[in-house]
Amino acid sequence: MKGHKLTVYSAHLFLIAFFFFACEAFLFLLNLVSPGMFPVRHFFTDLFFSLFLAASFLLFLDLVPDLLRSKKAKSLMFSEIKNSKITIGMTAYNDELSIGKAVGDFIRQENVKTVVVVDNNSVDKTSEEAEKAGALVVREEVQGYGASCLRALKEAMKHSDIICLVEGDCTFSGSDLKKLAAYLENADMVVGTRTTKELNAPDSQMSLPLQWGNVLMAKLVQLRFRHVRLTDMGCTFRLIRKAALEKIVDRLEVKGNHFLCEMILTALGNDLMVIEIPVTLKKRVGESKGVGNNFFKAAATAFQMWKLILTR
Ligand SMILES: Nc1nc2c(ncn2[C@@H]2O[C@H](COP(=O)(O)OP(=O)(O)OP(=O)(O)O)[C@@H](O)[C@H]2O)c(=O)[nH]1
Ligand SMILES: [Mg+2]
Repeated sequence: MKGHKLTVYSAHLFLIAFFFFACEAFLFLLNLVSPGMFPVRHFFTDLFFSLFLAASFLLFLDLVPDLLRSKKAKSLMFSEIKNSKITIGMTAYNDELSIGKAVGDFIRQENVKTVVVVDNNSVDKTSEEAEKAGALVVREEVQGYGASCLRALKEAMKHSDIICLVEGDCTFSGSDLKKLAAYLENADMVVGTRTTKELNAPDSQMSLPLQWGNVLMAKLVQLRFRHVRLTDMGCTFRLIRKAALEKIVDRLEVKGNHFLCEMILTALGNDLMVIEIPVTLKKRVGESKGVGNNFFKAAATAFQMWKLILTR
């Protein structure tokens, strides 16, 4: 079992326990207002104590081996990057309005060698626009955000030692590449976070529920892998070393919108060093097909991520 899964389970039990505690407290207050009408039967208190004990036991089981073992903190990583050329793997699905601009923005950045656009069965002029802007275009026939990301990573690793994954919808900025790259000497993978409000355009997709949903999922992952600090589970923009990607690429299988969560869990489960840094987020150009504009899709994706964090 990789990471501290028992701590994650115990956090869930603690939450449920405190919910029952709140129910008991509510009954108690009602009883004060109208005595005798809502008798406190201590049913919730019993549930609270049982769950609290079970949660504490799980936490104990998870913490004790750590306390007994001699402390082995993750050492500071420094690994010089010899060939700093970057290949961009860019996802696209009916993105003819944005893809040319997105390719142009990334292709002109220093150290960018190639931009590979993964066209996921688009029926518009996505491929033509991407080629016109100077990208290599490949077609991914398996439909889905995860399938596109995985193909983008696989294609990009054919060209250089540093791989960047990004969306072709103009939400991310090419100029942020150098910020991500600056941290790669100390990490295997540098992921962006879109939860730094100061860096979000006012009309970007980052609504309050999306923001807090991402923070919640990220903190669950952080409970499981304590040495990492995360605040976002859905930021496509990331850099990864080819050597690191080779260790995990064959283990990635999610085809849908929760792919990024799988990628981070797999990286952490394979002892890769992951660092998260703030990136800018702009308004999408063209029509949204993902979770950005759709609460139900976002909720379904969060549920899938939650399942992965508990079970993977
Ligand atoms: N949703 C979705 N996106 C895909 C698919 N195939 C490729 N993509 C690409 O994956 C990225 C994510 O989709 P977006 O529509 O930008 O959704 P989002 O990022 O969740 O939200 P917005 O950026 O606010 O629209 C885009 O670059 C899409 O073009 C697919 O089958 N479904
Ligand atoms: Mg997008």
